[in-house]
Amino acid sequence: MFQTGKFVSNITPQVASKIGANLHLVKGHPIRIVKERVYNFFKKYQPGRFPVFDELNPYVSVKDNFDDLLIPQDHPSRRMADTYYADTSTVLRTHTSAHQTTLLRSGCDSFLVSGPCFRRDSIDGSHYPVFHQMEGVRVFDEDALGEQTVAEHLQETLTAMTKHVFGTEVETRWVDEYFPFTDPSWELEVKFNGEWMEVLGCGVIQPRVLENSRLPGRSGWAFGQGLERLAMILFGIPDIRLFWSADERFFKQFVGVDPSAERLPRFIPFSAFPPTSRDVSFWLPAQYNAHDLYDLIRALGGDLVEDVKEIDHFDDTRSGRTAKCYRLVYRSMERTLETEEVNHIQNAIRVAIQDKLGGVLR
Ligand code: FA5
Ligand code: MG
Repeated sequence: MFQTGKFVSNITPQVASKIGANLHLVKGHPIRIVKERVYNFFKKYQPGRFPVFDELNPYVSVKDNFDDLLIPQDHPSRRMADTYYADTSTVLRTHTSAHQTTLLRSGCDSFLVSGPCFRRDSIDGSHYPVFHQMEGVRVFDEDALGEQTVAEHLQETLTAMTKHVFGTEVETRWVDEYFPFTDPSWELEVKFNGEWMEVLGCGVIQPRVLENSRLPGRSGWAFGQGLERLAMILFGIPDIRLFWSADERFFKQFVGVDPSAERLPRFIPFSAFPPTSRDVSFWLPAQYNAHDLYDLIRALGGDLVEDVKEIDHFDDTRSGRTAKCYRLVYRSMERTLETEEVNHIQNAIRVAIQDKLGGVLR
């Protein structure tokens, strides 16, 4: 971590190294292919309506990322446990919604924004600290909608988009959600490998957000979708870490793929390598947030750690202490791991739990 004055940034070297990667701009990368497939839909559906912004700076102000979107001062997403802060008033954007009010204020009333977002998050096959989102915003001229409500227009648009991107085979469902900046709000889930996977959040923009954007009295909708999640479904990519793999067995499967092709190739996993798991239990320090543990594990285990779950929790009523046990699943996407190598990483993690987190191993 880097120190500037009194403030200590929580941006880890691992995350810092990925800030400029911009997978959504890399030719032949599945994130770019899926992005273009969605853009093609909007071009066809509303020619000229949605300008695209793919290279906006991922460092944004706290005002853009949170305040202007009505995210309350005490909302958990603002904590340093959840968000990477460069300094006290600048964050690595946690969502592309951070650009909503600035673009609206600049006079652009409909647009698409794609780019990397950053979050201190859990560790599993569909979460990664760096991921790519696409934001879509449409603000209507008065009376542009006729009889239709904004909510109906939003759901109709996103349903058509999903059909265009995936074809008709996929199962989808709307789930009621809450976002401070939209009301009503939903998430769209898609069936993937037998389970529902959330791909986007959306809703009708709150009047106060439009006031903050100097568009009082207007109405509109917005959505933000995860491009990794879309690409996983579109190509059948089983694990989010693969997007960062340098293995040519991954990349060569996407060479020359046309984003507008009706049928896309399915990803053929190179043989699945065996997982191996290790447990660690420790007494928690007084100040504890699991995201500190996850960042520490990411820093030491990198992409060899596939999943981390809390499997046991123990409150010692006498001492007032709490202990937790976590199970770490190690697996490489590219090769079989040596026991030695896993033990070595697990030991480094155990040491860091004591030295960096202030936990006491059991
Ligand atoms: C948002 O980020 C809202 N800004 C979405 C929104 C936009 C709502 C406009 C209303 C209006 P959420 O936190 O649910 O919402 O994230 C949106 C999507 O980003 C998720 O559905 C998922 O596809 C993706 N996503 C979020 N966190 C991660 C992660 N750690 N790894 C991979 N994908 C992620
Ligand atoms: Mg969500």
